[in-house]
Amino acid sequence: MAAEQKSEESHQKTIVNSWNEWDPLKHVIVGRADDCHIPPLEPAVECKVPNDSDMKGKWGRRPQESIDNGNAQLDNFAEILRKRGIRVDRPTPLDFSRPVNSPDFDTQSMFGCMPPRDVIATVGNEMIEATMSYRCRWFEYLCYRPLLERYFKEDPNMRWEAAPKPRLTDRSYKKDYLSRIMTIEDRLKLTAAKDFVTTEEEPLFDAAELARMGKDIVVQHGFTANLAGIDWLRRHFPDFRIHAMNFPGDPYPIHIDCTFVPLRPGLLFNNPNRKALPEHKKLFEINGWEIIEAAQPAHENPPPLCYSSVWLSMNVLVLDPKTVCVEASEVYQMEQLDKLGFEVIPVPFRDAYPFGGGLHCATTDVYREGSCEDYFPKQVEGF
Ligand code: ABU
Repeated sequence: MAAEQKSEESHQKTIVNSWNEWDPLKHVIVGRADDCHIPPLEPAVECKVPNDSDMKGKWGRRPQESIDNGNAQLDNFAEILRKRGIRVDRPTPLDFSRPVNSPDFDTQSMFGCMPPRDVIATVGNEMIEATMSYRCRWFEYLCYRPLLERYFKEDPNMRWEAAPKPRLTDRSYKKDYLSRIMTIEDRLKLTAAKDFVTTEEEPLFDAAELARMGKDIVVQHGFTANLAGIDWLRRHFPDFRIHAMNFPGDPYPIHIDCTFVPLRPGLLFNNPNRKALPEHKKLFEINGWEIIEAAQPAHENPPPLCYSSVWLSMNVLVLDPKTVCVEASEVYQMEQLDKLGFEVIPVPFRDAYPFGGGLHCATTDVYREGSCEDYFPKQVEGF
């Protein structure tokens, strides 16, 4: 980074403040691919990796070439954001080859420090470390501690919180879950019935299950957030309205940001294969929101050693209500957003996908200019 730019950034006042997914972005964390590992099998990981994936049966450090290519695209993304005046911070990698041992479980390696969106949620002036739901990701919050400590010192209004660390014993996962799945149809039946791999033993949520829309926050109930986790969030944020949603068409329901993606006040994307239930859509409809189906992905398959779906196409990062970053090869997605009146910034990012996600996943908001608004004055009882 140019010395001049660095000094400009270090003079920028630190403010933690972000209430939604679209206000003008001023400060963000972008992940790194350094030393990222394919985790060893554990109940929740096993359930997410598709049967025909090239990751099946592999674990250990990812190939250096893939790490270098992923980092090149992450660095380039960070630079694109900086050039638009957005302050960008990066996490501090750990030695991810180290095992994770606790009194309750042992697993042989960690995961990485991509994607930040999974680990830290920013809600207003609060940054909260999620419980996480994979054993290999138990210590991942440590990669963000140097940044959170700094924000806490520099912004006297910042609230720094950590959700209760889960025990992740075998009781947190359904032992027979995978044995009940022979086909993709079996999976779809289970997920439609809200029968997920995690139990209700203790609160669990990944931060990427939250979609923030001012006073209303939607949380996906799926493999990486259970009802106890959603209940914990409700009690933790009593001034917000937390809505649990599930999406029956998703055989691997983790993280809401390839499924239900707010774009600007009154407009959001829904994955056409993972349609929101009518009883959940009602809140949006009665408040005049438009839910549109996201465009089809440009690719038939994810890149090698990637456990995310091709729907990373809709994992866009909104910079403000008129500007959006989209993966550069996702031509249909770019065209759709262009027609919706957005300035579309193409960002090459497929080499970073194997590290856990797209442009939204790869970031965590620190500051978006704006305040807490009520976009849903009409509420639906029981939702
Ligand atoms: N971390 C987002 C992954 C979602 C998906 O695979 O569709």
